[in-house]
Amino acid sequence: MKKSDESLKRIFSKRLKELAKLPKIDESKSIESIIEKEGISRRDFMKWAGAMTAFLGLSSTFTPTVAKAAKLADRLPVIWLHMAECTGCSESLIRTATPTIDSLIFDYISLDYHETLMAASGWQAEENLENSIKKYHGRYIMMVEGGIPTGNAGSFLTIGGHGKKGEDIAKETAEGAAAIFAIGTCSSFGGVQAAAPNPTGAVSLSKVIDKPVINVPGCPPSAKNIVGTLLHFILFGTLPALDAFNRPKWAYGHRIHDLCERRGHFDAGEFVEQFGDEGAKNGYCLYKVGCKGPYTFNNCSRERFNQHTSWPVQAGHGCIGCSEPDFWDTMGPYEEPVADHLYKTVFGGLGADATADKVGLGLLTVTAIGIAAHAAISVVKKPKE
Ligand code: FSX
Ligand code: SF4
Ligand code: F3S
Repeated sequence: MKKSDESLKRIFSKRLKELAKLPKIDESKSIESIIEKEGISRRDFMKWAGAMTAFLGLSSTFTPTVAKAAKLADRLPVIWLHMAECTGCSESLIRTATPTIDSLIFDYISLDYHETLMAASGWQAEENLENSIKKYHGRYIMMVEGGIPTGNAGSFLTIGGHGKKGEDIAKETAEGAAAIFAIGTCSSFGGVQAAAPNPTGAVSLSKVIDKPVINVPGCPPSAKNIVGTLLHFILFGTLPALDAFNRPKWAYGHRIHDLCERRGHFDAGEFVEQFGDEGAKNGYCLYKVGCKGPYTFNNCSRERFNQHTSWPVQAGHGCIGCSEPDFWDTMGPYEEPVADHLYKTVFGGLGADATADKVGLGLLTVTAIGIAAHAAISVVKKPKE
């Protein structure tokens, strides 16, 4: 074992021991018993833990620790708030043909307060939220799905009988939270409702609260990225390494393009020229029909969705950059190559500021030019058919 692994093991073991001392949220149930009840064998569970371990960038010797951490998730109350959005983030987690370990963990821990999943409604639901905030003060994880409308003094989003503003609920809940995750692009960056002209003045969660927020973007993000962020918190108890947009690097450290299954065709200059053509049938690269994979940081090409079944590029459409800030304004038109679009944004079109990735607009532009040149040269090099 590497020396750094040894010190990590010590950190994890101390943290897990502390968590194990906490009472379960519901003493009558545990993640372990739920997994058993669903007929998930120990072998399958360990297989899942092994995959999560690799996913988090830890060596395989940590698999038993990750398995233990997952089982301790029943000690962590989660409060999941819905703001302005489509509920796709929750759907991403629960819409699987058979319950996955990810969805089971999520279902179980989030029962404390989740507007679409919990049994309570009306006054009772509001009371649950207030009680959870008081009871678990300083201990709960706050997960927020959706952008926060701030226009017209926040009145575009009111929730519950008292007509409380979404913005105020977010602020109050943030106060006692041990960790705050913005789930989805809406909560991370404003999302679809913040697209120009942003009539409701929607903003990201981090703009309305003054505590650190971990962004888990994607419209929607994958179940693995959500559960992985939770597991990371259980293990480390601290914020993960984040990129310039506060996204965990273990999940958003690479571009879609880096691990895309169509990458060989990109390198060989084989492109789909229009949907339905021979190139499309042959599974060629989708760059020329608008794929934004070279500019998008996420792990979809490696992890896919729905238990690893598929992902946008596999289904035949380019990536639309859904985990990038302001992608509705900056990544469109979705079915045109990005070079044209960048030309428009950089030289006078919509959202020039919005593309300014702190990593460097220069880098993005150079990449765009490089890729456009590559695409053009490979077309020239290819014999005319
Ligand atoms: Fe929808 Fe979530 Fe997109 Fe937003 O996902 S899938 S609009 S990121 O907040 O519900
Ligand atoms: Fe894949 Fe898109 Fe990159 Fe082509 S441009 S290799 S389809 S990510
Ligand atoms: Fe979104 Fe692109 Fe992945 S559109 S789901 S980041 S492939």
